[in-house]
Amino acid sequence: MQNLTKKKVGYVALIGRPNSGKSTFINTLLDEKVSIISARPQTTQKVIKWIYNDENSQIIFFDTPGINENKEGFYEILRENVLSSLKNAEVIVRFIDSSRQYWAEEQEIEEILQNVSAPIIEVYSKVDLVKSPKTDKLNISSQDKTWYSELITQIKNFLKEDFPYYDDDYYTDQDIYTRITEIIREKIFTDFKEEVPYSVYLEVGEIEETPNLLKVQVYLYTETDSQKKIIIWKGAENLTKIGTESRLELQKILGKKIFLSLRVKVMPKWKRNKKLLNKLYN
Ligand SMILES: Nc1nc2c(ncn2[C@@H]2O[C@H](COP(=O)(O)OP(=O)(O)OP(=O)(O)O)[C@@H](O)[C@H]2O)c(=O)[nH]1
Ligand SMILES: [Mg+2]
Repeated sequence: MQNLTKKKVGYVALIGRPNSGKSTFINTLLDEKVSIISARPQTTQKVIKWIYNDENSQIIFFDTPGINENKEGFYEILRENVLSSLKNAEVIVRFIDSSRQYWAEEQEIEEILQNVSAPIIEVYSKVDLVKSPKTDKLNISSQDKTWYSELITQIKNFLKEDFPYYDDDYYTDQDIYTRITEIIREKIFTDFKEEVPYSVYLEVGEIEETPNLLKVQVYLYTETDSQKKIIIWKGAENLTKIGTESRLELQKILGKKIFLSLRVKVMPKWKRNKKLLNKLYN
């Protein structure tokens, strides 16, 4: 339902090096699986908008792909998307991973943030992994949501009073098909090593939907034939595992029975195909 009282409302971009806990923060705060996460860097590859509501605020967050030093092809597009989120944000929350050493990626982020006019809040994530956290910093941890309340308060201080932009029950701009491909991608990130997860892009094919059942064909494109073989594996062992895990999770999220059919194909050099990259990531 549309809320007709004014609240603190606005756009907030999360930025940080890959694997710093941006998507985990979002999922934990929202109590929903919105953004996919994994222990590997560069899990998020699209800016995803999601909406947090409480009694006196509506905060629209942009979960962005982690920034690294690579600026070519595929990474250039990710980077451009992050920069445009920063432009559209009224507040920026910079994630600094307290469990890892400061790294060149942080330097990159500092350079980017020098050209941004919005206020920046710095948070030190994963504080549960640190023996003696810095007490003069804003620390957070996904292990305990009470760590988030100070951050939310600080964000609200920068936002203006306005009528909420979205209905209370609208919490993400991802359509159902993006959610399907994102969940499958998460399983690929969790299950495979090396370059395999980064070599795959997904596309939804044929769809058939009834009130109780959703039948979806998803194509998984790899760069090489050997990656295709790894994804499928003997007796389709790996592919079946990805399919089953994804199906079970999607059924929970979407609240209906899902019939998921996965097919793997090879698309050489897709990561250098500008036209395709623009279609996938813009
Ligand atoms: N112990 C602990 N682990 C965390 C915390 N937050 C995130 N993690 C873990 O850190 C890893 C990376 O988390 P993500 O949320 O995917 O990180 P991200 O910043 O979104 O990463 P990219 O999408 O690659 O930019 C995952 O294995 C999470 O489970 C935290 O507060 N405490
Ligand atoms: Mg992420």
